[in-house]
Amino acid sequence: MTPDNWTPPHSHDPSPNPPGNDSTLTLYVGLQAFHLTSGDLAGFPQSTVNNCYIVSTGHGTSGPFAFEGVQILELTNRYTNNTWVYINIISDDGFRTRLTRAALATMGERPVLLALKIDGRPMRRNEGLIRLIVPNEKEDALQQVKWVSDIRVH
Ligand SMILES: Nc1nc2c(c(=O)[nH]1)N[C@H]1C(S)=C(S)[C@@H](COP(=O)(O)O)O[C@H]1N2
Ligand SMILES: [Mo]
Repeated sequence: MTPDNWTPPHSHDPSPNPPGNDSTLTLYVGLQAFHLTSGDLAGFPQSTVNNCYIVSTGHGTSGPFAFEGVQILELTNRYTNNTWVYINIISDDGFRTRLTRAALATMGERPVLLALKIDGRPMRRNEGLIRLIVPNEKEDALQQVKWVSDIRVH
């Protein structure tokens, strides 16, 4: 599959319920696995992106929200040698998306985040903690992955 067609189509209602209570995510880089809690992620430099919307095609738009968390590129700068081409971001409920390093480099002032806070307060588990936020996604919410459990670097 190419990096572009790996996100599942919008063929289901969004899951309202977390797949479990543990928000720890695992970053896989080659043969290594790094387990990161929201507390670990809070130790990285934090970024805020204002005026984010969750555009649920067919069932309403919510927002604007201010999301705060760690830039994906902060994480990959720490744990990889930056020669990867794409990352897969996967939730325990089976939802997933793929982002290329080239696309991430074009986001400018609206970077892709692993969000820990919403509107200045800690995000609740049922709101998606730890949630991928792709601020420039405008048509639907297929990249706004809730309950990120695995990030695989390829
Ligand atoms: N893990 C996970 N993330 C997901 C989904 C899902 O089913 N599981 N649904 C997506 C879709 S289709 C939508 S519309 C939004 C819904 O986000 P909300 O629950 O915050 O409104 O989450 C996106 N992220
Ligand atoms: Mo959706």
